[in-house]
Amino acid sequence: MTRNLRHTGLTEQRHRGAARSNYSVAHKWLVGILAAASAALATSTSNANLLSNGNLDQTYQQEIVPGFFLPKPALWVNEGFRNNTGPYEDELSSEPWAGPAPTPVTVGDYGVFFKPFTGNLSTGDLAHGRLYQDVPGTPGLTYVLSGWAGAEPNYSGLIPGSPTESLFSIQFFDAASSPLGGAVLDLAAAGLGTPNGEPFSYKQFTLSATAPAGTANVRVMVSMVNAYANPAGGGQAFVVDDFELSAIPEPSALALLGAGLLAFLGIRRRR
Ligand SMILES: [Ca+2]
Ligand SMILES: [Ca+2]
Repeated sequence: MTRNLRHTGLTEQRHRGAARSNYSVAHKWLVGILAAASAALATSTSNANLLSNGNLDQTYQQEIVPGFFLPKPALWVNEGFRNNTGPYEDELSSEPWAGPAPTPVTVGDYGVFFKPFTGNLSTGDLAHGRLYQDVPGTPGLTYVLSGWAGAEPNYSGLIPGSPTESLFSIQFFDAASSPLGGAVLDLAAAGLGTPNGEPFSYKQFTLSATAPAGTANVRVMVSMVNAYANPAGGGQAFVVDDFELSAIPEPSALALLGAGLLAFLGIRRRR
């Protein structure tokens, strides 16, 4: 009797031991998966800035007309043109006064100064300037762009009914450089230049877009469109600084992580 009980007890202990061991294997396996998933998630959602020279502080001297140079932001492409007179190079420049607080204050802080007054409304020679950077993109990831923009009160983009637009955009391209869509934020509609007591009434803007199938590259762009010299004169600068682009995993990756967590909790509960 005593022997049998002891024996049964031992057997139960062995079974428990086996169950614990199975649990332990499953547990380790799941913990491994969750750790990997969490690490992937943490990496992709960390505030790692995918842009180079996002703070616009690195500059180079660009010869805009023979013998005359202007600082421009390095590692970004800048393009300017006017409706009637075509391409020109004085649509924007890098300036140490253009990215003050409340934008992040960095050592050797430069911002970019767009020059709407290089356009002419009465002749129709409206000015366009854009600054962009391309980075590799992954289909399914959601890209979040944040950046600071400000404007002086007489910027043509702040005149009611003005054709001038001030835009932040995210555009996706496939491997053949064909556009696949994206998102555009109209800064004036989002409050550009609304007085807030800060230099240039600077404020931070954010937009996001999910990369469609076939995405190979993501383009981040700031544009000044259809700009012109305000007949009233006065301060007309449109300024930007401190851009960040980050990527967030697609919902299915989050769902997988959620499913892993549920399975893990389920095993714990069954135990
Ligand atoms: Ca700054
Ligand atoms: Ca800066």
